[in-house]
Amino acid sequence: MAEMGDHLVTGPVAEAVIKAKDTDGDGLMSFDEFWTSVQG
Ligand SMILES: [Ca+2]
Repeated sequence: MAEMGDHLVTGPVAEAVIKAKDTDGDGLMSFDEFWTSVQG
């Protein structure tokens, strides 16, 4: 799981990823939002 590559995601790509996971619309990806996306 150490090779997810999150550290390589920067700038607009990261913003798009965060927006895709930001279910409460606060512009930040909380652990809960991340975990929800991981669980599918
Ligand atoms: Ca959020």
